[in-house]
Amino acid sequence: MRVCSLVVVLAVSSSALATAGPPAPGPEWFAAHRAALVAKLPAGAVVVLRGPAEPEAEVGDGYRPDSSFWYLTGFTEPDAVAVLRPSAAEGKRYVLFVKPKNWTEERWTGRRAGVEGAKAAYRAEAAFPVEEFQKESPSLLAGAKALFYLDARDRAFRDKLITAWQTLAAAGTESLPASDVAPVVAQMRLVKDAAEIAILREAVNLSVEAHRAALAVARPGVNEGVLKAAMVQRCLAGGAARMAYAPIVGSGPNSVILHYPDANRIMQRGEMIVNDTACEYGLYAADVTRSYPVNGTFSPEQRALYEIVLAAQKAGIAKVVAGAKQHEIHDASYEVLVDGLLKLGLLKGTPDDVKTSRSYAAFFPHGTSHWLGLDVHDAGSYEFADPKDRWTRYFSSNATLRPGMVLTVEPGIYIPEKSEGVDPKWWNLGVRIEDDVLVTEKGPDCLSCAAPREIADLEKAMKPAAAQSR
Ligand SMILES: [Mn+2]
Repeated sequence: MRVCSLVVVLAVSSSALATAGPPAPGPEWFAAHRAALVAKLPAGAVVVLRGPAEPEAEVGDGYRPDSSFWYLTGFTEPDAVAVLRPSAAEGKRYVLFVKPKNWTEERWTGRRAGVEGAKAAYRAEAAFPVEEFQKESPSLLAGAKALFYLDARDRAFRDKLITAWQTLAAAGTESLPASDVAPVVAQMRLVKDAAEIAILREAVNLSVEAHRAALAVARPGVNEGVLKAAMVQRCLAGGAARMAYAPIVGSGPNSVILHYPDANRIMQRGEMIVNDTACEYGLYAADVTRSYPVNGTFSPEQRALYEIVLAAQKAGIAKVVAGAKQHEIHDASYEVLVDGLLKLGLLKGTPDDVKTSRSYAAFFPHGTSHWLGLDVHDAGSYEFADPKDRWTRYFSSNATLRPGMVLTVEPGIYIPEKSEGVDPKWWNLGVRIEDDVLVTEKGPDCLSCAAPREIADLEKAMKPAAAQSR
């Protein structure tokens, strides 16, 4: 029986296993991003983009390019610099500085495009070894009216660059401004084009498969790590280079820890699992959470909380409409959550009391939605009308939703042990439901809702595993 079911699993997922890896956009796609960026900047601007060096410690999932640097260059190797100088003479408009070919080094750390590859494959008009940036930069910066930089958190690089820029400015008569171009790139990244949406869909589909794999192995007596392993296996086998973020698989007392990091506890009958895990695919992140009982059947308390969160999530998703403000998603989910918690007696007073006292925060301590894309908490402004603290930010994100934006909708309820005035039957129950939603002209397009989400579908998906625990 086991062998048979394995064959079925492989057959179902063979399409993903058979692919040659994530689709990679061509050089013209990145060139279009560079052109769009310089079109937003004043004439005479020079743009310097940093692709960070590899961190010293050889730990983690290996080097991942900075999202904005990749978005503008397509270059994925560490330690690079790109210079855009649209008004310069031909040959100086797009210059790349990269690690040169060197087999002695490449045989340790991986193959490089090298200076020639930077021109041939990445469309640089000129290219130099990255060591020569300091030497070459004065001639590339000279005559520019304004510097725009993207430092990718490499402060040492930024400080040196600005010093070089100020030295040039001191030699002239006019003041030369220098500014961070990251917010401009962030706004560009906020709206995804068809190629990006296609890759995001693949990231999400693979993550949905991973959630099914976790549901199939969840049962009492199993370690949380078994669910995590099943999901990581599915993501990597499907072509993901890494997970989109550190997986969160928390059962029972861990289900109320929003970002529980360990995944090493034996799960017990009667507990809830909050499983917030997703793949990164072709550098695009999915972000999906499912919550379900360890033993595959919802208890009355689990069901009561789950139904509230699911209704809140559906109310939030319904607000993912072009022209709406981003905070409307949170508003809608919040209203349903508070109404449900009041009806259960877990919150006391009127909806107004709850909002004024923020008593809801004891059970719902996070926001409902964030941008999704190359980064799991993707770049792009939320345009907070009231940025005082996070509670006011959640209700005041004034960014207008436009087709091509992708965001999460993820309300949750978490009842920690010893919550004041709360019957112990509710303790240690956590529920979060998170899906990835694309804004379209025709309304919300839930990319991840194929992962079992209704109670009946979750119980059905868990049946085979639950049967083994009897
Ligand atoms: Mn999220």
